[in-house]
Amino acid sequence: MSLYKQQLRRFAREIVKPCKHKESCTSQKRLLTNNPLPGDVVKVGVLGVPMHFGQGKPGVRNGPKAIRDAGLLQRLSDHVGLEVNDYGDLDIAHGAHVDDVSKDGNWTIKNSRACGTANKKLADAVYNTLQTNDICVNLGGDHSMAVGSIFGHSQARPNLSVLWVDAHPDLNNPTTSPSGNIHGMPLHFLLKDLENKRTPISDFDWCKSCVSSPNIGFIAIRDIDPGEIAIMKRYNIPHCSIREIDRNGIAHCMEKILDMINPSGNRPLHVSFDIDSVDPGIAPSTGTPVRGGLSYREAMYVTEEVARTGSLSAFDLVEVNPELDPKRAEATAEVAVDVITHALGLSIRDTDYRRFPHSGEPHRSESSEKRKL
Ligand SMILES: [Mn+2]
Repeated sequence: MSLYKQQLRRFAREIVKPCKHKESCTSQKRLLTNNPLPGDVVKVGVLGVPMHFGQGKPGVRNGPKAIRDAGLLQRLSDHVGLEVNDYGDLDIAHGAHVDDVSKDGNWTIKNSRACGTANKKLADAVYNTLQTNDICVNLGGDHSMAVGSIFGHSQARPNLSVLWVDAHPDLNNPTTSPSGNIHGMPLHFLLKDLENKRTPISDFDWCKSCVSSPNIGFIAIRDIDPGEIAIMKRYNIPHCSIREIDRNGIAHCMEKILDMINPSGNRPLHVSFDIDSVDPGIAPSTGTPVRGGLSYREAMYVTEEVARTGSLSAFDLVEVNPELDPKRAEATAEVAVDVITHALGLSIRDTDYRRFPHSGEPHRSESSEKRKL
């Protein structure tokens, strides 16, 4: 039996304390109904999305390579025990930048043509990957790729719930965005509640809104623009800010948010994980770092709770930009690998695969650091 399945069995055996925040807690029900049956082989499709059009720092298109180089595929197959199908990187054209500007000149959305085209390609790829795999893992790339990954996912498996783990809620639209960068706007194209207010951008016409506000939840947000706050309040979008994590703890926050976005536990779960949700002290090589992020332990807790739902159907890991902090790019990619592997079933209690500097062979990033010295 694979480690993944052993893990799920262990979870299922655990006594889960009832949630304190509401009586109809469904955590335990989810555990017992959604986990794969013994003998099931969990198939994971991996897609690289070397896309950078959603923001201004081109190095983020090397994110998929950095994450693969940090050992993702081997960890998923050898340590988690999954059947891994790597489909390589999407072929994304890096052509001329064409912006979309409103007729009255009130807003500019940067690189809309390239971003719209690449996202359409990703949506088709995610849809196809989910025809033959249980879970699709998408390696970014900037966060604008959530448009393609979530839309493609919703086409393959409707009625999604979405967990958005990020320092930013990415709810801007072309008129509220301070920068015009699409990586701060993906949810503008995806939320059903905003359908009537959607800015018509022809490059994104193919994307129909597919997620309702009660079924999306934010965690770790701490840098929010005024226009985004207005939308969150207007539609009462479930969220746990860093302040709420400080006050109530990560366990309470995860239980609350998962019960809110997927109350009966029967919706497929899409997780869109921006590495900038994690504190820049441990994951610094990213485009828009914000101090005071998730600790390593909190990030692992979030992802292990994702695995425990048994509902995970697609996972994005975005915004690793190895060019921004070359000395610590490898360490950032290693955190990304830990995030993905734990969301897919590895536990922080499975310490066999961990190699500490003081116990035998030095940790890889440690040794390369020493070589530089
Ligand atoms: Mn983001």
